[in-house]
Amino acid sequence: MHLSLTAGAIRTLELATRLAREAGETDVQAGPILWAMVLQETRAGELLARCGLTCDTLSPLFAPPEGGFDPNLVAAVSEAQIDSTHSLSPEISRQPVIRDLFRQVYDQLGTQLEDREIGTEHLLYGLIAAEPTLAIELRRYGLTLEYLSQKLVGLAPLPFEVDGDITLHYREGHEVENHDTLRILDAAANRAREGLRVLEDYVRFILDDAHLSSRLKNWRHQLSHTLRSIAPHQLLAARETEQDVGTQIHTLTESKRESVSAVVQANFKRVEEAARTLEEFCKILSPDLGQQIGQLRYEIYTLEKAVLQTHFSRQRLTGRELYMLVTEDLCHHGSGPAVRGALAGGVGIIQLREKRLGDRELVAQGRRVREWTREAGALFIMNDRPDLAVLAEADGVHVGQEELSVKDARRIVGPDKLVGVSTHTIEQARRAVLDGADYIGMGPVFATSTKQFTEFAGLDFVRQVASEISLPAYAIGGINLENIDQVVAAGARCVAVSGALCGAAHPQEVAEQFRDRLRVPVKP
Ligand code: TZP
Repeated sequence: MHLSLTAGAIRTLELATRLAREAGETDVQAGPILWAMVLQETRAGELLARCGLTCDTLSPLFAPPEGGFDPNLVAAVSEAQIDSTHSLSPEISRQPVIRDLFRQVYDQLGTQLEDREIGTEHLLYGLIAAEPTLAIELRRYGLTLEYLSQKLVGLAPLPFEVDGDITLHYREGHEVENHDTLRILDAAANRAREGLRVLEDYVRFILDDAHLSSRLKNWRHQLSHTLRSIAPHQLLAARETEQDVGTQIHTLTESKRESVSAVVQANFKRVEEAARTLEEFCKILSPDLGQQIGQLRYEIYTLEKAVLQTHFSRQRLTGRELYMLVTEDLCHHGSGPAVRGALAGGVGIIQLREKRLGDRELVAQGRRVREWTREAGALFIMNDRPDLAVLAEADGVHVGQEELSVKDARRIVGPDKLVGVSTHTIEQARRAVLDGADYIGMGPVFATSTKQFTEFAGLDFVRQVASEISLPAYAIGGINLENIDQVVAAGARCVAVSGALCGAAHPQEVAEQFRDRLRVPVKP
């Protein structure tokens, strides 16, 4: 995940370092960073001021040297030229407080930052998260992480909300039962959180998927938020781990995991089961609480599907980074030679895209493509028509935003065939992941005569998808051997091409060159 600093954030940390140096301090501490935020009139400074924190009130944390600071210092830093190539000096970024602060920003906010830029307000959040004593000090002014997280700009909206304050009903005269309920809730909440951490680690470190990481993390936060009406000390008081008969019971399946996907599946199940326990027992304390946990439980089912789909699709499509859309009219020597040549050159997927053929001809042509792809060990995808994909024994179907939805296409083709969908915005790409698509098309990247478009998603869209989605994503639209390097540099690992392959005099050679530029290994 790559995050960059805004010019204001760079200036703030540079000024903080200089203030600390002027005050005779070797290391930068929280005080000069807060001072720099105020003096620079940053967004963080504004938030500090709203809570009544100025240089005066901050003086117990950091005092100016005798005679005050050099008056030109702030002006010099404020006027320094900071452009997109400017980055923080290693001397500053290695300071322990700043390193810890960044770690917090990456861990707690990284996946949620929409424009991938860290501003001063995010630095303030990281600083408070990294410094518990500072957090206690600032709490007196009402400046807390909860308060800040509502004010942070550039955060992706939470996927769902849990609202309303909940009153718990501990039934009088039922103290033992209340205690037992709390004991179960404590165990289930811990089980859910532990399972989630396993899943978050997998999605973050193996899938490297910022979108799904942020969804899982939000889910964990929503669970904690929902359970906040049960005071932590009550849960702790009810905990009796040593007396728990379950800690001694282990099954063989629990101690064995066949693969990474088995770990992921087991932990989704663990979280779902824990959520069910929480839901059922929370109902005793409050029907509202039970209902809110129920909502969360549905969300985790969607995430399970999206995470596992991403895992298996990536496995299934590895080595198939070059995708060809074939249309008879675009082919110089007919679609047969074009497809067979492209397959010999390393194309891993062929999509039949014929907008003008009647159903019978389409099925007949589909059966021919089926034969050619089967011989070459490639996949065959039918455009638009899940029903004909089944008839022609295709490996899957591709739908557009205006055609059948992923869900409806899936109902027709079943769980084993691939369903791909075209996307033109990052919201559509995120939706496709949650809907259970096996891959997405992302484009149009460049102008193309193969399909009419009024707007271009362009290379920026490729960059956005590459930075947050790990489901196989095929860049499409006007891609040829002249511009493929730009597409790869924008982060695309897979491309889908029509005109450049269908219209080539020697499709095999062109496919080989595409494959080389995508660095797809040649099959043995
Ligand atoms: N969807 C987005 S762009 C496009 C489609 C079907 C056309 C791709 O063809 P070409 O010739 O590679 O631009």
